[in-house]
Amino acid sequence: MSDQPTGVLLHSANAGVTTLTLNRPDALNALNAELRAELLASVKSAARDESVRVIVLTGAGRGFCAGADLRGGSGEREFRRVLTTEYNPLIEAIRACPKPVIASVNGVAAGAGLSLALAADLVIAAQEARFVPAFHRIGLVPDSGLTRTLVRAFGRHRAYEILVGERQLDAAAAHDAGLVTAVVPASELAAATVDLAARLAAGPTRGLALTKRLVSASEDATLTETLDAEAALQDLAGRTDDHAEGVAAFTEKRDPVFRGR
Ligand code: T3D
Repeated sequence: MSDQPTGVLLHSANAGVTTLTLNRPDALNALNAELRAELLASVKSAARDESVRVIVLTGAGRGFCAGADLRGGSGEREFRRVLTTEYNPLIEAIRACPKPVIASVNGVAAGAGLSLALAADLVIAAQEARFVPAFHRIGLVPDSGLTRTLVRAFGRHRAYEILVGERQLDAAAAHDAGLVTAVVPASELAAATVDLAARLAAGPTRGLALTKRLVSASEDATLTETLDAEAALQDLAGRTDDHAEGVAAFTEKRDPVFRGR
C-alpha cells in the first residue's frame, strides 16, 4: 500500500486499487484549477498504469464535490474554454479509461461534482449523500455531461424537473433510477467501497475493459452495430489469459485467479 498524504488530491494504492480523494474539505472539495488539473492527470495516469485495475474517486470530509469553486467571484469567466479544456476532458478520460471507475459518494455532490460522480461506471453512496444539480441556483446550465446522464436515466420531463430544482435527488432516489449501485450507512461506505473495488480488481481486467467499451459504444448504437462490436471484442476477450483461466477454473470446479492479462 502506498499513500501520498498531502495536496488537493490524495492518492493511495493497494492491491490494484488506486483511490483518488478530493481533498479540499473546507470547500466541500470544490474544483479549483489545481484540483481539476490533478484529477485529469491522475485519471489518465492510472488508466495507463498496468498495475492499476480499479480507480476509486471519493471526497475528504463531509462532501464528495461541490462542483466549480465559486470563491473566485462572479466576474466574467471563460466558461467555454474551461469546460472544453478541463472539465470535458476529465469526463471523457473517465469514460475512456479501460479500468472500472467507482465513485464513492460520501456526501453532497453538486454541480460539476454531480456530473463527475455520475461519470463513473459504478456509484456507491452514503445514505446521507445528496445529488444536487445546483447549476440553476446560480443561473447556469448543467455541464460536464449531466444533461445526458439525467435525461437517459429519468426521461426528459423528470430530468428537467431535477435540473431546475423542482425535485430533490437523494441517494435513495438515485438508486431507484439506477444511477447508484448501492446505498449504505456512512459508517459502512469505506468498507463497502473496498469490497466492491477488491471484487473488480480480482476480475478479468481486460474483459472488464472490453465490456466497458461495449457498454459505452452501445449507448448510441443500433442493434446491428452492437452485435458487430460484441463479436469483434469477444474475439479479443477470448484470447486473454484470464479467459483461459476462467474456463480452466470452471472445468476444474475451482475459483478462477484472474491476473488481468
Ligand atoms: O468556470 C467554471 O468552472 C465553469 C464550470 C461550472 C460547473 C459548476 O459546477 S457550476 C456549480 C457550482 N457549484 C455550486 O453552485 C454549488 C455551491 N454550493 C452549494 O450549493 C452548497 O454548498 C451545497 C449544496 C453543495 C452544500 O450545502 P451545505 O449547506 O451542506 O454546505 P455550505 O455551508 O453551503 O458549504 C460549506 C462550505 O463549503 C462553505 O464554506 P464556509 O462558509 O464554511 O467557509 C461554502 O462556502 C463552501 N463551498 C460550498 N460549495 C462551494 C464552496 N466553496 C467554493 N465553491 C463551491 N462550489
